[in-house]
Amino acid sequence: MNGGEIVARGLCANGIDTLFGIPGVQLDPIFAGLHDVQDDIRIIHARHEQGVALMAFGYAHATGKVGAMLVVPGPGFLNATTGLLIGHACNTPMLCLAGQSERQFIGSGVGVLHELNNQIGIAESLTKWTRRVENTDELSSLLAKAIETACQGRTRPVYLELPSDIVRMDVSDTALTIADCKADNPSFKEEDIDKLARDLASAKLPLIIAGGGATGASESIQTLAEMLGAPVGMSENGMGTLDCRHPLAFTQLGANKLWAKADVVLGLGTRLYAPIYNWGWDDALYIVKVDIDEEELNRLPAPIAGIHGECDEVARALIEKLPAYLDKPGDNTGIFTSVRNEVKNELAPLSQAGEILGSIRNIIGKEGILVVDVTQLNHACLELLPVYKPRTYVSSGYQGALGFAPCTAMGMKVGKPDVPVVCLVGDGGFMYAAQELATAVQFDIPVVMLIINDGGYKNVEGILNNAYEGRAIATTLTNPDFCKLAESFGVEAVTVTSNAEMENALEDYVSRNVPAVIDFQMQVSESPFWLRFLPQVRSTIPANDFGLVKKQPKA
Ligand SMILES: Cc1ncc(C[n+]2csc(CCOP(=O)(O)OP(=O)(O)O)c2C)c(N)n1
Ligand SMILES: [Mg+2]
Repeated sequence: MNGGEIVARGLCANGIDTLFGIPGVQLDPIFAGLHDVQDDIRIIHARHEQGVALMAFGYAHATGKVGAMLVVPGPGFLNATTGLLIGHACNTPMLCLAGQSERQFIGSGVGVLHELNNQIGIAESLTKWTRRVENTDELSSLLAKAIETACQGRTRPVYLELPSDIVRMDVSDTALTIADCKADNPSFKEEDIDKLARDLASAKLPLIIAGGGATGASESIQTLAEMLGAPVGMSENGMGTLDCRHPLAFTQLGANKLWAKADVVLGLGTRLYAPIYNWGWDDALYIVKVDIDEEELNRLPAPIAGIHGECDEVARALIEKLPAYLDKPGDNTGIFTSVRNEVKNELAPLSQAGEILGSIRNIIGKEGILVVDVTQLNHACLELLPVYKPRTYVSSGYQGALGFAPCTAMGMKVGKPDVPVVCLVGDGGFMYAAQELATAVQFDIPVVMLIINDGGYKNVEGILNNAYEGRAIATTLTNPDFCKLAESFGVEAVTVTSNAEMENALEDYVSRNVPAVIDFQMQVSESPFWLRFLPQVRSTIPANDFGLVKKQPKA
């Protein structure tokens, strides 16, 4: 057996049932090995490595399993980097297997096929663990180690580099190493939990902020919030941790208003970047952050107490401790009602967006997944998309990467074939990935691409016009006929111009479970972009994003 066959068999032995990739000469022994095990592993070859990586991202995000990909060195690897970058930002367990030239040529500069100086150095800045296989003996164990590392602790992409001579060589020991993926969570101190329970119990208005790291702890966070009577503000990646209809569930806009009034904040699996850099803090606010990644506890300039632990485990420990300090939940319902009224009034001008997003959710149902690109309605999702369960609203998080949604949605549908998956994307973003309609047809991936076709990079145009005296440039788009384009791939498509027509089309495609394109020709009547930059509500902030945050008037 050669190294390539070991890789193919090692993937199968470790439960990798789907692999996204594009072949090439450095990878030939691996693809030949995959040919032999194709009953055990599904190979999805997309049309560009950005699609490969984003599909692996989507697959991992949908299943919680490691999303695996295989790309050639140099251009193939570089094409995949955006997907790795987003995986790093969104804590997605991904395995990037990248080809490499023969070991003798690495770093030589002689100009071998696909040569990229310091490819492994580039990978290092995108992944949590990076290795090159230096001899055949370690191939199987490093593959297992890579998989194990991706799914333990703070889940993130990992990178394993496979020199072409290694994968061609015969391997004497063909035993396959199996990754040990059982949880390896940090153990927190009992006294820290005790103190936190006391602080939360004695707070007048405790506020929980739940981020992407909290989505696996829905049940315990709900119990904890109900015991305390504490509102739960959800960050973009944390949306759905509590069902949006729960009386203690708040969006960012509500959380921003509650942040002004809170005396103790418990941040669970969240960076707290926007609250600290935009919303502000002062001495009357005590902030505690819980994170599985110790480095996250000390990044921010504000005084923050930290607990190094996994959110569900910490929340459960708090639930046990709280009764010693608390008889009944605090009652802040008066504050909640007034916050909800304020939020409702402020969102009233965004009724067009609310109607469209409400329609989408009604059609795809509670379990249905909406994957969003960086189109204007994406910003409105933060407040106006009903989200009932974690990971049923998926964005590229703080990367805000144009072209993210189409391929991610396809990867998610591969991972969750029984759930409707819709991609909401602008005419700009869709053209980053239009070629992957071919992949959707070839592999029967029935995702609906809902294109908001407004003829431009409208979000950017709006900002340039408003903040830079009407000096918008480079924002108009001459588009193809999206329906004809889709149909040429064999994808059903329709043009619609009203929400009612969009609903009919979406309902039809979702119920028939077919790949489809909806070309929604419309203009967003009111920009929701301000939802990304909520105002400063406490006295101290170190700086704020792009100067777009409304400053608090000095008292
Ligand atoms: C990879 C990448 N390039 C550029 C940008 C900057 N950018 C943000 S929004 C946007 C326009 C998006 O246009 P479209 O997809 O048509 O959505 P619209 O704003 O018109 O709703 C651009 C260019 C980005 N976020 N990501
Ligand atoms: Mg547009």
